[in-house]
Amino acid sequence: MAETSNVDYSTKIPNNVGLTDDQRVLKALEQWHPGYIDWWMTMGPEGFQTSDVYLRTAISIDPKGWAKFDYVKMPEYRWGILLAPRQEDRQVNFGTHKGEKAWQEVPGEYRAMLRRLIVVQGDTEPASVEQQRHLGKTAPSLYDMRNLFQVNVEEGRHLWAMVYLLQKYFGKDGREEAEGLLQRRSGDADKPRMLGAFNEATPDWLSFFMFTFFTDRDGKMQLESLAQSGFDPLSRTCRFMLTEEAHHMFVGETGVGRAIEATCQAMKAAGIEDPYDINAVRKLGVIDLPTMQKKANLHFSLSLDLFGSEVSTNAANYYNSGVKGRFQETRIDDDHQLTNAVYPVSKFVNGQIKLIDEPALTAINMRLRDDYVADCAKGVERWNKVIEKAGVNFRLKLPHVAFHRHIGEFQNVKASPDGKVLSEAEWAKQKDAWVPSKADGDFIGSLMQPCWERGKFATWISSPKVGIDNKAGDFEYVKIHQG
Ligand code: BYC
Repeated sequence: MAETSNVDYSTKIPNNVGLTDDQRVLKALEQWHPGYIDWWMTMGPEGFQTSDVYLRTAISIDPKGWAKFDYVKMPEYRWGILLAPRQEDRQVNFGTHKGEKAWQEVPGEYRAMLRRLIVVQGDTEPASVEQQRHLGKTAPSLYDMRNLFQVNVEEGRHLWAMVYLLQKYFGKDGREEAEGLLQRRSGDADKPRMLGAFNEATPDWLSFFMFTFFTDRDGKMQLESLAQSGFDPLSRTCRFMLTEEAHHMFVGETGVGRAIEATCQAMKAAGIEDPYDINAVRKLGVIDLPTMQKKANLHFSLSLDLFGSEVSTNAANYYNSGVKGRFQETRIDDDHQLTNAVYPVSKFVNGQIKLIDEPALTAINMRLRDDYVADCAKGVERWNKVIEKAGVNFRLKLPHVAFHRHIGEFQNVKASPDGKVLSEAEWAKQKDAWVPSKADGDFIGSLMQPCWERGKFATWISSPKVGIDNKAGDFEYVKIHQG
């Protein structure tokens, strides 16, 4: 079957890229498949591999009806290769090749660069599954458990998406990289995942929701930039991945929103006015808002690190070469080559945080990060609406970009959430007020009790407004058989 908008299910690997006519790649993927399943069984969700989960599976790339919902055992999920439709006249839209026809093959001179970008992107996908693997057993409801597993199988599919590109376009090196993606492990001292945030623990469900809000949103920004690529197969792959990514951010935003709602409702019912009366709030079996702020501080700062250095020649090279663009590149009104343009970059100069104009080309990471921060801020405002509606006097906010950083300009700076530069001693004294302390972690951990009865939710989280696929409140999203 040639390339089409419908998915070919006759091969072991569902696809819309004509794999039956491409025996070399089909074979390579079929050979990679057992290793993937092995990885899924040992590093994927712990304990629920024989449960029936109400999952969506991509069956088409038609935006109006691309998925179907049904009960599936996760190891039997049909992980497929799906690319958004090809636009015949697509061009390279930025950089020195602007105006040329988009590439259907990898240009020799950009091979190493493209391979690196695809491997970095690919590496994050299994990493997040590994980080989240233990969460099923403390799920606060069957609804949430199903959402976790949905996110996990789709991150698995995103790994397949990158592995397809490696196997199809990068020959022997691609095969080796595809193996490497199954070898590294999140948090492993000897063979860690490639980017910082993907080696951190996801200790509890609040972290999972913060991660899917903040870190999956970095995923969105990076995929949007790669979707601009002059290398057309990468662009098409990322465009389809973005369709799935939207649900992951929904899970994060509504998850935190529902935790906020439960807290505010419990406070109101108990007559607690002061959101900083942490002990009283915690006694109600909900997570106090200041602790949620700390979790947001942590996950936001870890996610900012994923944008690389503010000033980066790597990023300039990606852009000049036409392999990775800016967020919504084609909607920006400029020359798309950035020959003389400048962009304000926040830097640490003479002990102060300042905005300094830098060549826009080297400031590509900074610009994407700014777009990301603006997108996060909108989501935080939606959380604040929940708090406001409940009549609680508290506002969540994003910390300053210099706060708690490990990559780029501010990696050696200690700064408070409002951007005040601090000494090491001042930082050490106040740190526990700004990022979750061990005691905060222990408290949240104590709330992580499974709640698996149909239609029931743990005390610390409210029920969703609507069910997945419009199912009723007591729908059995996961039929649990623990393996
Ligand atoms: N940790 O020039 P620089 C997602 C390295 S999330 C460790 O400043 P560059 C998802 C860097 O590799 C999206 N190392 O940075 C979300 C470089 O090393 P080399 C994932 C880091 O290259 C949730 C050196 O430092 N996709 O999809 O301009 C669930 C200097 O780098 C880090 C992508 O990231 C770090 N945080 O930009 C599931 C897109 N940052 O080359 C999935 C592909 C930098 O000197 N990747 N380094 O050895 C890229 O576009 C770029 O590689 C980066 C870095 C934006 C990551």
